Amino acid sequence: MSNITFTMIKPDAVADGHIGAILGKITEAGFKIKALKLTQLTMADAKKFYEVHAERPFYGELTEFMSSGPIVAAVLEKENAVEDFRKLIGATNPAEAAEGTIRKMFARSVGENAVHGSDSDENARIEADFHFAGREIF
Ligand code: FUP
Repeated sequence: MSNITFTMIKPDAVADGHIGAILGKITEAGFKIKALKLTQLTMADAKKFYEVHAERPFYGELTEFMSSGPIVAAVLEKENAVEDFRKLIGATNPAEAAEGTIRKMFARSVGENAVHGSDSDENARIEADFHFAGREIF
């Protein structure tokens, strides 16, 4: 499987009732859903997932937030998936995100920014495997 990316609809957007609208934007943009589940990260999961940010000042807040409530995890497929999905979600800080992007429409703040999108093909594979067993990816 190539041309995949991994996403999470984060606890803020799940709590705010945006699961359906966000999945709608994703499928309208031409992404095919290859795996999907409602789940919750433990603190240990969040720490491992965001390990690259361990030295950043926001790591504590980020991991607390990401384990604070349910998320939707998904694997998405499309040509040029990683780059196109990052365009669809917009800048990390919703205040800087372009009009029409998912973060502009649904995020609360830079910390609670509605969605995750993988930043490389290699990380997309690692992140997909972190959340899904092989038989859960179609
Ligand atoms: P992105 O790739 O756009 O998700 O952004 P980063 O990988 O730089 O950051 C990962 C997560 O860390 C963001 F989604 C939210 C959090 N973060 C903050 O809370 N504060 C910051 O200044 C930057 C990132």
